[in-house]
Amino acid sequence: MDPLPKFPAIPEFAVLGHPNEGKSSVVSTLTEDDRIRVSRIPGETTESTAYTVKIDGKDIIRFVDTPGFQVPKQTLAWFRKFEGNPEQIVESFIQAFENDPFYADDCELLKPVARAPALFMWWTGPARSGMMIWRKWRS
Ligand SMILES: Nc1nc2c(ncn2[C@@H]2O[C@H](COP(=O)(O)OP(=O)(O)OP(=O)(O)O)[C@@H](O)[C@H]2O)c(=O)[nH]1
Ligand SMILES: [Mg+2]
Repeated sequence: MDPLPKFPAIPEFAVLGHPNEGKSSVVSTLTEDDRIRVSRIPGETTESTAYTVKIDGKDIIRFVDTPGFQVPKQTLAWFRKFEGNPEQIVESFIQAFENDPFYADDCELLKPVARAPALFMWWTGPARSGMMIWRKWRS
């Protein structure tokens, strides 16, 4: 288990999704880390935790296990109404709700997204699959 550095120095993949869909199982398998708790009961994971894969003692890649979305409709509704700086949208959400228990898991799972300098996302589902690359800062 590793503390989340402010900016990732190696590629980092956060696994996000609904509760009980196998996020922790995927991270546990990819990192070969049996300490990661998997449960039949939704809501097992409550913190975003990074697990680093090392080869010959060198950090190669990091996977972040996250809680599941608890209130995705309300979270999405807030994002759609957001009128501030789009580059700060995720940080703004966390700042607005980090002390609100209703949004606790949703804030926590978005932390690895907030601190990423760029995002490569892909998603799968029964209706749609896709991918997207999003650079947050021009430099
Ligand atoms: N059939 C099947 N079950 C799976 C698979 N992956 C995980 N599971 C089971 O699904 C349940 C939930 O797995 P977790 O990995 O804890 O799911 P999670 O998304 O991390 O859940 P939360 O932390 O509650 O959000 C457990 O009972 C797992 O054994 C899979 O590929 N196939
Ligand atoms: Mg989990």
